[in-house]
Amino acid sequence: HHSSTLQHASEPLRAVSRSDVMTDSPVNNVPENIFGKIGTDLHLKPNHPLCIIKSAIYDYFEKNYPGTFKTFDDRKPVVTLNANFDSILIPEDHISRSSNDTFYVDNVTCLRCHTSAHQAELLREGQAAFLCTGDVYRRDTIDSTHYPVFHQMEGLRVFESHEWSGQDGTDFCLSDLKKVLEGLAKHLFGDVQMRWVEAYFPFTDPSLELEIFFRDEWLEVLGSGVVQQEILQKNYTASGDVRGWAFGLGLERLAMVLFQIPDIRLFWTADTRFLKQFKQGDLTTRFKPYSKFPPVFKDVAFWTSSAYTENNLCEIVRTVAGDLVEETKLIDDFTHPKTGRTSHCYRIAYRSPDRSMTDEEINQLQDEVRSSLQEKLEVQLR
Ligand code: FA5
Ligand code: MG
Repeated sequence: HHSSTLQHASEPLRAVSRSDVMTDSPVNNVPENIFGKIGTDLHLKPNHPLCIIKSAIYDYFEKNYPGTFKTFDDRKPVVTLNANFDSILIPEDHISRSSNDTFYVDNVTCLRCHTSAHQAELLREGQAAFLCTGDVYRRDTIDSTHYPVFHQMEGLRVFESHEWSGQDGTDFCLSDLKKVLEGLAKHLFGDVQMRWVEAYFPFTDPSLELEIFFRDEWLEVLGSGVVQQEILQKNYTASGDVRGWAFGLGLERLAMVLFQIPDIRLFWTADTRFLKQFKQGDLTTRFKPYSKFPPVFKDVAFWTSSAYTENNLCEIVRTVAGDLVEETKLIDDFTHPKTGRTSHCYRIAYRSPDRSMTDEEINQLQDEVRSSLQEKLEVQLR
């Protein structure tokens, strides 16, 4: 049900014309609560679990490939549309460009939706092997493993033809990529169940995603593949033939698996009962939940409107309730046989990660959500 923006393995690309992208919403669609997260840089705070896992990954690469990978973790999240999309061959009509999926700052810049936004520029700077970490932003649905701001690490390595001599360059890259990432998963998790799933990205071919079995489900932790030749040719200056692989991994997802953190919102808490459990360099922490308060569920049903999309709804809910909302889930969808109108019902789970909430507080949030939906999406409440 997620608008996982960059890959649609099984569905054909939904066409969104460039003009739609620029006219279907205000040019700047970054809400205050998202804007406020810029510069937090959790991946640079030494005792934060995201920084701990970042360092553990850097260590893996340094230990196994000494001096090979250069690391970058202070590239700014406001990037050009060229960097975020065009430079890595994301087509003009790709769904990820829509303002339903991406936060636009103005008509030439956006909040990067992935660290792949830095691939081309780092190649142009002459980097043949790098790891680049940063905060990324997406309009997405809300649940325990999806959050509109999260962190990725990009990895890319270029090989020269003598390195794959006798073999097909693409095959060589693909098997090296798998070896490196399987090694990383073993380094972080020891024995863990994992599987490769075929995927689609405009900037790699072939493309693969890695999933890890976590809490009774397969959790996607990274996307990867063999870099499109055109990206290397346009950006990387080399004397001979080159090939390369790249990956983009979700740091929250890996940290959740490693430290057994059940809810992605916890990464943003200021509660010391969370933060005190983690220490620089210590990969042995297993998160101990403190006082899990029960969730309170509230439903909202309405006739849909032209301004309604699931991402718009999620953003409104999050703008009103912030991290007090744990999940927003479509529980009913029907079309009236006579009028043809569509009705949706969402169940919103309210729960604070660190305290109990009063009925009054929850009712007030729900009232605000309802009136905000009516006002901003022009839906008709039922
Ligand atoms: C990408 O972002 C590609 N740029 C990855 C890539 C890089 C592919 C280089 C090929 C070469 P994707 O949209 O699947 O792909 O996101 C990558 C990872 O980010 C996911 O596997 C997941 O671990 C994490 N992720 C995606 N959306 C969210 C979210 N809303 N919250 C938390 N983590 C997320
Ligand atoms: Mg994906």
